[in-house]
Amino acid sequence: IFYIEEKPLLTLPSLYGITYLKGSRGRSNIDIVEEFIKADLKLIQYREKDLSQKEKLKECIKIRELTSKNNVTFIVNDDIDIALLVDADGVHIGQDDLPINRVRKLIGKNKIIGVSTHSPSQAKKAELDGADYIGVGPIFPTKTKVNVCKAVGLDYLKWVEKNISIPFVAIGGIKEANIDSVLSQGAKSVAIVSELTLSNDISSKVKAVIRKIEEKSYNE
Ligand code: TZP
Ligand code: MG
Repeated sequence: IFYIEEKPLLTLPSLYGITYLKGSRGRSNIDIVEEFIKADLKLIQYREKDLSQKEKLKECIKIRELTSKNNVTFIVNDDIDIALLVDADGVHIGQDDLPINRVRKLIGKNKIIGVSTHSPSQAKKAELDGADYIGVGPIFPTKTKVNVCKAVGLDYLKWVEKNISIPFVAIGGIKEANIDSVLSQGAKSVAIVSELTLSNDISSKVKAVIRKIEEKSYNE
């Protein structure tokens, strides 16, 4: 008898949290992570485009400590070296980063690889190449990401829902006020960046959004 070793599918939480230093009203990445954890957010991606590698490493060491203590999944955007050094749970990469199979070689089969996608062909390729989940977006126009392609809209999200079997997270211009449109296209996991990090009371906002997403899935 042969047992084929298959990796169980990852489950993404209803709300996917991302740091955004520039849009955090003077609060640090660590402050943001603490607010997210306080609100019981179960996955946090460290996304930092402005600090040095040295500064990012220092923050990621601290975030690893906080996320481990609180059972929160910790994903590092872009920096595979930093992810490895702090023993993060995974990395998130874009279309111009190293190929997925090479990243897999570096971080191993037990870690999470997330890939940003903006079209059906990119989504299919990421799935075939062994991504654990994909980002789908930007759904709506956003100022948070520079050099991002124009909004791909809800139609691409719907396509992914129908044609892709790995988990996906909808991202880009999503707010509490338009989240219903994203959930009705079949998104089970949503990333909201600026609306959370710009809130005066981040943890209350996060809790409200989680409640909203989970209510919607109960009502299905
Ligand atoms: N990837 C695609 S859109 C985006 C990223 C990181 C930024 C989303 O930010 P916001 O503030 O939720 O529009
Ligand atoms: Mg990137």
